[in-house]
Amino acid sequence: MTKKVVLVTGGSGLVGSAIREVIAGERPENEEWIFASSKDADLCDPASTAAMFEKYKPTHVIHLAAQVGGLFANMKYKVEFWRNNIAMNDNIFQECHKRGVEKLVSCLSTCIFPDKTTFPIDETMIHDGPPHFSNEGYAYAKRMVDVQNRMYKAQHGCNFTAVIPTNIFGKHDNFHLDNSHVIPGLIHRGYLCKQKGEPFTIWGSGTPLRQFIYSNDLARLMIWTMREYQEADPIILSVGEEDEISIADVARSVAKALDFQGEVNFDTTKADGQFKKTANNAKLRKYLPDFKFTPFDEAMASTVKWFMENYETPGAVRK
Ligand code: GFB
Repeated sequence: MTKKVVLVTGGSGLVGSAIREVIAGERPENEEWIFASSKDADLCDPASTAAMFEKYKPTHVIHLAAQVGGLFANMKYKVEFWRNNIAMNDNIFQECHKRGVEKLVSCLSTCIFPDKTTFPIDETMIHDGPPHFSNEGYAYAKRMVDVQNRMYKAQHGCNFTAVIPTNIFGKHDNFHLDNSHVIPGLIHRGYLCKQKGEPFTIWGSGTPLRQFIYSNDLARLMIWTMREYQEADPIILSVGEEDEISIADVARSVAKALDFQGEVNFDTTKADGQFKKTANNAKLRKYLPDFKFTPFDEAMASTVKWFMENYETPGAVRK
């Protein structure tokens, strides 16, 4: 059997690091895995992207590299979220096509779905109306990946597809206090509040609802997608609707994992963003009825333990 050479862009990020950890445990025989980061290439630049593909000559690509961020970063940098993601994706698609890459798996997010829609959301609803205003730059750029998959298949017969995870969390995340997603943002702020003996302030009302997938679970599902999933149409990778949780309950889980005993309050002057984006995982369950997700509090405890063990190590935690 010919060996697969799998190139993972964004290989040192939240999901890339989790895939690296899973593959290190598996040590697959007929697969060589390459985890590329921004040190390898500027994916916004066609020549730099082409040089990286020339160096690694991948047969398969998992494209994770993207400009990502939480609600507040999305609201602040809409133009960059649009321009950088559009540029990176165009260069990756063109290189994969030009070099006859056998499979490309891109990563979207449930925030790309229409804001005003019926719930639960499923894969057929991507283009049924505008996304939430807070992340339109990112959402429209990522919606184009779904369009690009179909176009490259129709015109060139390419086997390009995409996964649509819900909010992701885990080790190696971006813990920047302002630009991060809610879980890493709360872990970092909670940790500092505990050290200083200050109240732990949660942004917004705490009422919005989210589904969270642990990076290690997503990593296992993305490896399965690369090996087994044969559709061009995307697939939602998410816990079930029954596991949807409020931001206030997320904050309680963070406080418990940090062993924070102080006062917890809410700053309602801060935006709540989208109230909910409930997704159904029926398509995933059709393929993998027995897939086991890591219990939320267990995944939270591992993430907080990793954060606290690495916080003081220079360069170990993005913050
Ligand atoms: O993860 P998050 O920033 O993004 O979560 P979205 C935002 C929710 O958490 C809002 C509340 O309801 C915030 O009010 N929140 C409370 C906080 N404390 C904090 C905090 O310290 N930091 C942050 N960031 N939020 C993103 C999209 O939407 O979802 C992205 O903008 C991407 O494009 C991502 O798709 C997965 O879930 O609202």
